[in-house]
Amino acid sequence: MLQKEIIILGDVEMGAGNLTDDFISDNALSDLILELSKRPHPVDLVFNGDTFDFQKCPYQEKGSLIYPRHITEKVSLSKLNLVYLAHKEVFLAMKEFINIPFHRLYFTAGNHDMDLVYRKVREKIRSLLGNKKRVRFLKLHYRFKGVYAEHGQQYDFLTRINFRKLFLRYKGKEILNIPFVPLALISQFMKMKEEHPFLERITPRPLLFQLHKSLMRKITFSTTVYFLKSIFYYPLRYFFDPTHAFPKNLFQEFYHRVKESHWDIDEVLPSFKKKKRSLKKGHIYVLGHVHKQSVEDNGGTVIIHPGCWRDEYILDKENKALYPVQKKYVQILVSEDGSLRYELKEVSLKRSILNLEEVKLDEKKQILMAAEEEGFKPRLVN
Ligand SMILES: [Mn+2]
Repeated sequence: MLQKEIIILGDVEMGAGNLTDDFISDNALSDLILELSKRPHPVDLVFNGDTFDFQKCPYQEKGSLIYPRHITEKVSLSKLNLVYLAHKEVFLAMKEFINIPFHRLYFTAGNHDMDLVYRKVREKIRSLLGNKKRVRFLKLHYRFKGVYAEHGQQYDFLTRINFRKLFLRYKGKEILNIPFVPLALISQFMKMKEEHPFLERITPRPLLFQLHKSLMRKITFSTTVYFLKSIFYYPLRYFFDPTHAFPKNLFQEFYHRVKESHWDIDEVLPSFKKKKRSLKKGHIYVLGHVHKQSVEDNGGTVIIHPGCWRDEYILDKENKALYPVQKKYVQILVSEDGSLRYELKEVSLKRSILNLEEVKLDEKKQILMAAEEEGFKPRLVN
């Protein structure tokens, strides 16, 4: 007998429907949610972090779209409104899903939706979905019997959220304590993302840079300038702005990295395994953040990365073709006796293979074409 079905997916990254919004699979996602809502048994639907892309979502101020560093509750609420307007279909499907008494919707926090720590943001989502009790916001992880899901940003030092100090004060107001690197992305790279909206959807990044030298130079230059300013200029220029404080932690980390000659990009898995030394046999661990798809089954201890739901492509070195990544989710069936069965399921979408050279010529055009293929209309792109 089935006790419960658990569905876990992540990194949806719903934004404002502008050029920095990378989510276009509204139809596929709402179809999945609507299908789940028809299940006659209890279903826990877990959105495992970065569901809402507050980080790349602009704030509308006096008619123009800006990317402020100081994120008050009011700013987050206004961003949430843009996300809702751009992706209403998904919200409506979620609403339908929790209309059933034994269905539950869970959101774990990721680095892109840290704004969920604001009470009014959570209340607003609950009211948009029309039910208070069946929507649950989890600080870090979802857990049921032997199932564990967590976004994974806590194992990546660049995006780790400081849960002991979630807020800062600036000009008498409470603002989010966003880590240094995501803040750099907000204030330095969103404009670049608007200029190159498609390129950030392409992996692997090293290969993209190798085949697109001018982009690499642009990013290297911009990063260097921002980094130098963050050390020598901003802390003095904006002395009373806590978001421009000297990035002390970063230097400690760099000091350790120099000592250990550790220059790899932080993968989530090794650090996760180190922190959770007692991964249990028969348990299933689901992680997001890193947008790769993988299943690791070590003698019954299972770790799954279902990958992302935002639009992404894999670049082929030989022919410069761009293969759209298929969307996946984890299905776990929990029996009455607590035993688990899992499957990494694919939602197959008919999408064209693109070409890097063509994308380089007109990124906006390709953004719109991809959206059209999925039947999505980006609200703020014309
Ligand atoms: Mn993330």
